[in-house]
Amino acid sequence: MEGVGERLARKCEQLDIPLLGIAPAERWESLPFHPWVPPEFRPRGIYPEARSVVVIGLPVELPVLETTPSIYYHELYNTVNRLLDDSAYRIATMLSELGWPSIFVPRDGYGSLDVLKDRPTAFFSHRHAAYLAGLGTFGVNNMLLTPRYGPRVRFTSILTTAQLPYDQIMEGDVCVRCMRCVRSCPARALEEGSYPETLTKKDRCTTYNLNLAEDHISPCGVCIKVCPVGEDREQYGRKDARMYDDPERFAEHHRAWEHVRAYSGRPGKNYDRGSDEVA
Ligand code: B12
Repeated sequence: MEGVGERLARKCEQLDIPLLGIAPAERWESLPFHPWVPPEFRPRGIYPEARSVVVIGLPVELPVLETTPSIYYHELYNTVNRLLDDSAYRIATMLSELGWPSIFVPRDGYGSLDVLKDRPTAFFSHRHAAYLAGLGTFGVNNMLLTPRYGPRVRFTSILTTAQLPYDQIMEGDVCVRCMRCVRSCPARALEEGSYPETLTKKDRCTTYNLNLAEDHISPCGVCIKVCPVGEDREQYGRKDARMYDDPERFAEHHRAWEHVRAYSGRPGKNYDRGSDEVA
């Protein structure tokens, strides 16, 4: 007879979910680095009955992301978000129906970027969940980097009472510390620091995204676009991340991105305005 772990893997396959990781809820108590997720943000702080956390990941298509900031990436972001939420809800429902009460966590969980300026965190962190479920390691850009897609993957989680076969935490470092993300950030929100190597100036990032959102071209995503890590770069024939700084050698690509951007936002507008005020 098929066990609950196998049933879950089959469901993910049916839903076209390429990344699946599972962590026991106790892993949040082990404080793998500092500062760690406060108790109320941990699975049992949200769902005291939780025994396991299932994390799923969907890729962000690199050639679309390359057009950012654009209506094209904005639409891709919405599509991936919708699929993540729908899939997580369906997985939670399936587990509950099998006799293991489960709940989905939305892929983001904040009302608006304005709300984030005063309270910059969500009630649950999928990045930390994905790390504990063995899907990748933290990078200089503050994102979770996976071998397959680098940071170009979005996650969501399911909190479940089911006991499942767990994945090991990934060892080593997926990030190559090239600092391309730090140099490329248009909001100057990333800086080299002590933990985990960089600190994000969240308010700068949020303000920049707020400016983009006015013209329906948020989020930014440059720090995940320029990351040289990920098998997806090879898949799309974009192994060399220097292509973004070389409009002559990669003229066709730069022309394509400019074309899309010309139909997004307002040409000539400086979306970075205001970032300095909130530094
Ligand atoms: C709020 C938020 C934002 C805000 C704030 C950004 C920020 N720098 O945190 C805004 C809207 C600006 C934003 C932007 C982006 N985001 Co965002 N965002 C979130 C959200 C909703 C919540 C994050 C959170 O609150 N975590 C909980 C707290 C506890 O964790 P934390 O903030 O990471 O804090 C920890 C550490 O950073 C550290 N720390 C924090 N502050 C400090 C300060 C000091 C001094 C020290 C030492 C340590 C430290 O301690 C904490 C505990 O370990 C998550 C979705 C989710 N619910 O998880 C997505 C999420 C993190 N975002 C994501 C992405 C992809 C992005 C963008 C690339 C935009 C895009 N979609 O294209 C940018 C990247 C910005 C960046 N480089 O950090 C993905 C990441 C996927 C991945 N592969 O890792 C997530 C997981 C969404 C998803 N469902 O997939 N985001």
